Amino acid sequence: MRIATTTLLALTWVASAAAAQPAAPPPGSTINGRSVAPVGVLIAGFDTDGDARTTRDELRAGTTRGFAHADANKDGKLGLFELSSWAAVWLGDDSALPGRFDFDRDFDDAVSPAEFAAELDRRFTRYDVDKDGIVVRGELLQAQPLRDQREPRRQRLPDPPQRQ
Ligand SMILES: [Ca+2]
Ligand SMILES: [Ca+2]
Ligand SMILES: [Ca+2]
Repeated sequence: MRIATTTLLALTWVASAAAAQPAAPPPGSTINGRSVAPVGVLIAGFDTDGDARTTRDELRAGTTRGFAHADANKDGKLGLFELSSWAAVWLGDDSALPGRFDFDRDFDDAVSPAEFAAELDRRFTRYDVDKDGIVVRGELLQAQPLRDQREPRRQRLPDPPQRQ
């Protein structure tokens, strides 16, 4: 009888553990709690020969194409409206990272081709975990929830000091 009770308890525990599993995420958002950031999707999209690997040459070519797409008025730089329009289309959201402060390192409210390329190069280098100059899909998966991939809308102010 004791064994039966133990078994029953074990079964109950297994059943409740199963019930306690979090609901499956919506398709495409995470894989085992990991997700692909918008810039990861962009870098994956630079894979022009379809081998599911993005090389540095493909990155450079994709960056040049991307800048040309983004530079709507063809003045050789991206204004902030152009940058956010580009992000809305190519990163899927105008507040997705990298944002204006990631690109515009000299704070002149414009993104030069060099600034655009440098930021995407920095992201590529960060993704290239094994430093072989190629970013594969596994390197694009990050153990971060999707909500961290957006630029913070507003910084939270620290709590006021407690009165003693
Ligand atoms: Ca490729
Ligand atoms: Ca700039
Ligand atoms: Ca790599």
